[in-house]
Amino acid sequence: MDSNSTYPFVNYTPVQFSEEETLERSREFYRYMNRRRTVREFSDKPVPKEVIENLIMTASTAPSGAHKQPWTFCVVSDPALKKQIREAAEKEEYESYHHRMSEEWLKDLAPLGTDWHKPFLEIAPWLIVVFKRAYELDAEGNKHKCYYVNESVGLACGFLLAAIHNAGLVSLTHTPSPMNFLQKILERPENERPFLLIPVGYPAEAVKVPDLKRKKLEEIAAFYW
Ligand code: IYR
Repeated sequence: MDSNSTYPFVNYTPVQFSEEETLERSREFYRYMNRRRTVREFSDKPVPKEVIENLIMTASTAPSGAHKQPWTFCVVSDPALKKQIREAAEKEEYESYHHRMSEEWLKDLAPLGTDWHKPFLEIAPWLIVVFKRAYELDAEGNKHKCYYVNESVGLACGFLLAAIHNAGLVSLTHTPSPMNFLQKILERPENERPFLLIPVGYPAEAVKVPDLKRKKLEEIAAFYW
């Protein structure tokens, strides 16, 4: 592919490091990212709105199918709305934990210490509700296709979690199921489907996390070289 007169390309100045710097930066970034943990107990300490705006703009630098950026980040701090979201989530989660999840699933979750109570949905200063756009709707109501929507929005959420960690904040990738209540409460248009619910803030004091270990390189990678 090359530029043409209809769609001209522009110069790109890539970041450049020496091999030594590349090695050091890759090590440092891994070390830093390896300190990220999902946290389920939040402090109610406020986080400035501009921080959240920057995190979202970082998420939106993720690549996406045909550069459609098929995501909407709904940001909630209004206490009444957070309460409504908590109540709706807990209703679904109660059903899931008591009737919908299999024995095997509950057993797999046991080490994480989760249950149907979701107080963090009211305590965390911000909830970022990520919606995927199944298609785009223009001002005239015409539908336009989006591509690789799950992959694209998953990538943006990965960028978002990394940005949150980089800012010294914590997050929880929460997936109440089913989560169509979010579309209703936030009055989203019909092309948007809830994807992830991410409380963001500072961790509660002396927070504890499960004693999880990450897989070793040999368990997750195969090199053909
Ligand atoms: N959505 C539920 C259950 C849950 C499921 C998985 I898979 C997890 O990794 C964690 C929780 C909840 O949020 O509690």
